[in-house]
Amino acid sequence: MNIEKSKELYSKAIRLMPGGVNSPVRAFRSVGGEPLFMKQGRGSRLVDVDDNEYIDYCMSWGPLILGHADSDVIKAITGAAANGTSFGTPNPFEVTIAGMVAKRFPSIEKIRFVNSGTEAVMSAIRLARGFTGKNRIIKFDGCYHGHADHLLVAAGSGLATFGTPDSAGVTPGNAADTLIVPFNDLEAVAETVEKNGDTIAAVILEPLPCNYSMIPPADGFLRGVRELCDRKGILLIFDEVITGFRLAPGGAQEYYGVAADLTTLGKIIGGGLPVGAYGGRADIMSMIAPDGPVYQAGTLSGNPLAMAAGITTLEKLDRTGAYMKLKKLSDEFAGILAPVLKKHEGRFLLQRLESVFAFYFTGRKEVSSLAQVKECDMKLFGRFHAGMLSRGIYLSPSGYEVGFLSTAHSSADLEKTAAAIDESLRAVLA
Ligand code: KE4
Repeated sequence: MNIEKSKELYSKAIRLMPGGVNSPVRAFRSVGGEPLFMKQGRGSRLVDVDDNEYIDYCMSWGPLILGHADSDVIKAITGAAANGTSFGTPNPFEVTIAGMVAKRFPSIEKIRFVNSGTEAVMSAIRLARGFTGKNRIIKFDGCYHGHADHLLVAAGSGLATFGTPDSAGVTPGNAADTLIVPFNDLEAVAETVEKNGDTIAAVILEPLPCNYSMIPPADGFLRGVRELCDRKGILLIFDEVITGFRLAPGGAQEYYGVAADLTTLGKIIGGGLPVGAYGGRADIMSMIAPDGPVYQAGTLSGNPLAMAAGITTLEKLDRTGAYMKLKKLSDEFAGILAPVLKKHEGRFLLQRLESVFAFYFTGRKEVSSLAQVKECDMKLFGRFHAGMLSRGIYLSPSGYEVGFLSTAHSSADLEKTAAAIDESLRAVLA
């Protein structure tokens, strides 16, 4: 595969940007090799600067549920851009999309748009603390919520202890109020809540963790956390930056039937442009400036182009019966892959949930905890990733990430992908 132009760009990029990238995981460090520079996306495809074409399952890490350069989304963006790229004032698009979100997420009575998932989560945590007057938050080992200091916190030693900074530059003071418990361990959550009395403002989780590969919630786990929070007057924050509009129109809350007090959104809501959002109960959101004392602001928040892209995305998902299509596509993928998975059973596992899927190099028949993800052979994943690239399939460049189907993927894409998986597995598992 000729990747000369990518190599040339990379040699310049690493002199100008840390790792030559604008987000670490893009640097291919966990899979090896050098990152590919893409020049075009269309439908299910990515095309790199050397004109190599790939069937893409990273889909910009989740936003592109309609595929790359969806014609309606592009039309909406160019239409909005013709009238200007930002007004710094309220605009009609914000009102439209806020209403669309409220219709899909009954728990979101009021919403605030920001520019990234990180900003949404950072703001939601500040709001939870401002509303409750309490400082501590519980997050789960196995969940990622963006790069705000108080969330770049790793589990300390022992089961439910105060976190320790998980990045240079995060001060112990910043980590001090973050408690970490293992995902899917309801007892550990209850024990941590008991131990910390009424100092806990909120529990935050990804209802379907997708940042340490995919860790499906155990039956009753989400409901259990909800009931514990209700009993103890603790706010429950669902970080639906990935699951929002992905698992169902109303995200994981609709899918699992468990409502959050605050929800963070991102990715799909911007149709591929930079958007995040947080929202929830009106009494809580009334604490946000200018209505209340919790400050949060943003120059480009509610940007008309991003709002227009999000409106068109959400509207098209509904209009085209996208969720049925995605479910059928996911079932078809599993069906085509079944003989391949059988052949490599005990070495390789696929887990999927609606249009999200993950590959694991493990002997397990299922993976449901971070510890079990950490047992997986990530070196093998790296070699598998390279094999898939050479066969024209672009997977997220990390064994700790997941894959996404879009409505632009076709049966032919799935057939080609299954064949590439089989060949790549025979090569790496030989
Ligand atoms: P952003 O700040 O990257 O827009 O969102 C942070 C975030 C928050 N919550 C969840 C559940 C997320 O998955 C993310 C970001 N996801 C990662 C990868 N899964 C983005 C990719 C990257 O970091 O480059």
